[in-house]
This record gives sequence, C-alpha cells and structure tokens, in this order.
Amino acid sequence: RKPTLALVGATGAVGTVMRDIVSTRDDVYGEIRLVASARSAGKRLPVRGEELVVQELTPEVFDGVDIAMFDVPDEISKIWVPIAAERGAVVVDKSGAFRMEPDVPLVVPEVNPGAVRERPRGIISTPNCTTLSMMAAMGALHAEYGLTELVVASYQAVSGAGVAGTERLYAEIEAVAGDRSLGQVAGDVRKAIQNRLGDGESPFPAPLALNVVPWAGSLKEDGWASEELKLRNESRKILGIPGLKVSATCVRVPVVTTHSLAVHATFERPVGVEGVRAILDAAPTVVVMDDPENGVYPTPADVVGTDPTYVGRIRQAIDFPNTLDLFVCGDNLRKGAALNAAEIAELVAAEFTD
Ligand code: 2RA
Repeated sequence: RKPTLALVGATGAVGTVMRDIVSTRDDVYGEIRLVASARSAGKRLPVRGEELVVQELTPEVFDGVDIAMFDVPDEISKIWVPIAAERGAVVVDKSGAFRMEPDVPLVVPEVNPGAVRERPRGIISTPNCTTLSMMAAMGALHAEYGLTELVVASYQAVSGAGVAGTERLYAEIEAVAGDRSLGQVAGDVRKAIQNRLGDGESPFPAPLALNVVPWAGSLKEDGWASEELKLRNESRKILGIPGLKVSATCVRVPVVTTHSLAVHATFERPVGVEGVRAILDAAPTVVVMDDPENGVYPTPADVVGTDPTYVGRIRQAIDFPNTLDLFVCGDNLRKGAALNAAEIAELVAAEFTD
C-alpha cells in the first residue's frame, strides 16, 4: 500500500520546497497532510496539483501517518518528533535535535542508505545543509581514496536562515542600490542600512549587502560557531570515520540560495585529478563543472533550484600529495534540506511495498 505522509513545517522556506519536491518526484504516497503551527493552520496550499488545508500541529494529526517529514526549529522537533514517533510514524527530521544521538541514524542516501533501517526510535535525522552540500562528493571520494582530513571554508546563502534571511538580504540590497558612494569608508554600509531600514531585526550579525560575514549559527565553546562544529561532527558520523580531522570556517555571503564550500580534502592515498574526475563523473548525483580555461566552474547563481551537487576547480594540492582542493555548490533548500529528507522518506516508503 502507499504510505500516508505528513509534512510538518509545510509553510516555511524548506516546507515550500518540500511541497514542490513531493509534487514533482515519483508519487509514492497515498494521503498527504500539511501540518504547521496554529498561526498557519487553515491556509490552503498546493501539493500534487490540489489545494490542501494546513492542519494544526497536534498529537492527533499523526494518527494514521506512516512517515512524517519535519522541518521546524530544534526546540519544536525536540517536543513533537517523539510524539509523532509514538503515534507510529517514521520521522525524518531536518532539525539538529537528534542528529548526534547514537540511536538515531544520520543519513545521506548516496553515502549510507542502509542506516535508514537502523532506527530503534523510529527517528531518522537528515544533516545540516552545509554538511550536505559536500557529502555526495566526499562520500564518493572517500570510498575510493580513504578520507583522513577536511579543511573547509563555507560561503553560505541567506536562505539558510529561513524566509527572514532572504527578506533581509533583499531589503538590504534595495537599501544600498544605486548609491555609488558606499563600500569605501569603514562602517558606511552598516550606517546606510541602519538609516534606511531602521533598527529592524536582522538574522545576521552584520550587513550582508556589499559584504560577507564570517559567522553562521550560534556561539559555541572556544569561539566556534555551531555551523562549524556541525560540519565536523556530522561528517564524521555520516562517513563513519570517528577520527576524521575537520576544521571549518563558515561565512555568510550575499547569495539567496545555494551554499558553496571550498574544500581541502586529504586522503590515505595519493590522489590524481583525472581519477577524481572519473569518480565524481560516475557518482549519479554529482555534476563535474570544471573547465577553467573556458570559465566553467559552479557558481550559486548558475545552479540554484537544481538537485545535484556541483564540483569544480578540482586541483591536486601542489605541496600535499594526498590532498585535493575543490569547490562545491549545492542548493541548500533542495539537496541541503528538502530533497535529502524526501530521498530518505522514499527509502522508507519503499518498505511499504517490499
Ligand atoms: C544555515 N546551515 O545556513 C544553516 C541552516 N540550517 O544557516
């Protein structure tokens, strides 16, 4: 039979993409329920070509649900994911609430699909979008060469911070547009944005228009940002390399959607560019875009809205024989969030017809 699916957080930035994804991929579900906070309940939203009424998040909404995909803040997942699981749903959770718990698998279908079945609590986590942006590529390379170290700089899009992040970037761009005096004196962009937008809340600690900000997430011990630690801990768990050495610097950039990562990856064995290209070319969800002579490399603006992981600027590090440098782009709302969750949910849905 076809399982019943609940989409929880159906009205958010990722929720919107989730609706699009379940409407356009193979139709493996019977009933679909849209679920959101009381504030959004009653809205009508399209899924699979028909309008559905958004239902309020209550325990009863999960009765009869086989699979629930959650995209809500950590504190909401912490409360509601166990409730959905107790009511019999297999939950695919996008939040950070359960990712590092030993009895909850953290799954990227290209890398560790078998982990989907190891879910004693009925909960499966999907990684943070920054980690996900490189996982399909790194998983394929690890399988061949044995990954030992990752040094990463991220270039993260504002939609990673939700609809509020996207709104803020557009507002800031409008506030500075056409003013050719800006960007030449320390603090002038910050002042102009404050004067023109007022003291309105920004999800970012500094202006994004005409700027980049070396910060994403919340402050953790010793000056690390939560995004940087997620990248380290999640990569270790997904790849099954507990001792993987990882160091990251996460940076927010004025891009609406699609995270990019500059990756310096070291392996057990020497790596050559041709071999790496062949492996990445053979990876079904990876696209190699790497012809610098002709100006071909992935950029967020050129790949946004699509599903693959794009890899370019593939170089063998001159002073490090076992090390590769490469640049990766992935849509943070699709593979980085909704698509990975949908792919996991499809693996679970297949169990209903096994
Ligand atoms: C961000 N990775 O880009 C986060 C979203 N989960 O802010």
